[in-house]
Amino acid sequence: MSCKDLDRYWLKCAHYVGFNCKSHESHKKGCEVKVSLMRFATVTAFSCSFGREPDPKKNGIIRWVMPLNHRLRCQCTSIYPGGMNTYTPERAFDPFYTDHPLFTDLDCEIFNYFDCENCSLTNCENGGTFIDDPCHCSCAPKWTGKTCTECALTGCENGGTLDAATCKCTCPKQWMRNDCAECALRTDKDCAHGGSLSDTTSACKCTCTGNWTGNTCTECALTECKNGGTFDATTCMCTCPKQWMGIICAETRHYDCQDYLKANSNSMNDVYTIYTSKYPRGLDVYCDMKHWKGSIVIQKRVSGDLRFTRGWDEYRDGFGNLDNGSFWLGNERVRQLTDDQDTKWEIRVTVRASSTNKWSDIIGNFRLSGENYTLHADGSVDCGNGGVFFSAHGKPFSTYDRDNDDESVRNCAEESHGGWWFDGCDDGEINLNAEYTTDGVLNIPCCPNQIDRTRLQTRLKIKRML
Ligand SMILES: [Ca+2]
Repeated sequence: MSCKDLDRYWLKCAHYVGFNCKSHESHKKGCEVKVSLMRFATVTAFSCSFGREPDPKKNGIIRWVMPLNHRLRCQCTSIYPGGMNTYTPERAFDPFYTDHPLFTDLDCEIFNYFDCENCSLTNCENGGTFIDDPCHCSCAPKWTGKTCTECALTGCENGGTLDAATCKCTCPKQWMRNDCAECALRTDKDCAHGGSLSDTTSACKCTCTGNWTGNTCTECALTECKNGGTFDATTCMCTCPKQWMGIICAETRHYDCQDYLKANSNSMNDVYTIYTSKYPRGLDVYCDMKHWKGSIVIQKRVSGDLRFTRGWDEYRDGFGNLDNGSFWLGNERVRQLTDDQDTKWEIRVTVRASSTNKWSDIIGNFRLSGENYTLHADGSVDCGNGGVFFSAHGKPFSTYDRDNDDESVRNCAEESHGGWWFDGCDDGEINLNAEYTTDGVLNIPCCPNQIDRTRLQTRLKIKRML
């Protein structure tokens, strides 16, 4: 068989539905054909003609025309001259116009003339679609090449990895799309461990909480805990031994004012942040570093300027200014500090009427307990002749708006204009939170008459027993 004959057989075979021609595709280039047909089939002759008609796109110039699409032109087995049209009929597609027509019955010539190579395609791979005119595969997005077998991606965005065989990018978690160019993070739910997208959507990165890091907050920034701390991978946190604190347990924990004093014996009276088991994130307290060294001041009255006539909630939460002047630290804080089996506390009560009239004493096992902040301590502080400044009698705290005292009819807190742990209203115990007046509530039996009560100063301090 000659080259032309072989080629003719090949081309006809390719046109014939159901005939297996796949084995020839890769060898087909013009007339240089190497063919071994699986079987022969009878192919119907398909005669085509070049006629002549005006080309409306070229100002009606008369041209040779063949009104077949590319695929059909390639099925011609012979071409002969046709007639003349005086007008151009309506067609669904543009016909083939030429100044140089071909008239032949050789498939090989026809094949080359119409550039029929692509019309012999039998399959478009990877989801591509075959188009008749001109014959070609229209490939799905990421594919290219004659039969869509070549990957159109040359790389992946944002650190993705390209697998050329499957033409797929493996994207980092927060990126998506074929080429990893689209941010996959949409809402805060796409961020792990409570992270949020609120201010970083443009960077496609979550703002993480705690010690979490990474674009979606899945990586723990901690690798170890210092000083014997225990690492918890679930929470990405260190649990530190008692005397250590900080993210990796590298900071010395200051449980109370004494720890600050131990670290620096020259510490001044000031507000310090202490870290107890109940206040792992810290609690600000005023520390006395000079007189009763390392104690926490829970009540301070330096003048009558700060009003102590307040209700339950204010005594519970504290009021006044720790930095300056008078204050009440707050019953809840004192309870959280002292109602703890691991620590024992003392309380020092100081009453100063003048430079010569001054009382101060310390009693042990101080604590507040329960929702009414019941007072406990080993004894009382008195001024020597029956008057009592402070008595730990296991009584709850009372305010004018929450009467927990023992008087069934009277309201001691209301009468004395200040919250306190009352036994009775007339039992001789002074209420150190009472209103500063020159008569009445501060008139206790032991105090010398010459006390100028408007200049009375008081302190309640507590100290952890080591
Ligand atoms: Ca009462």
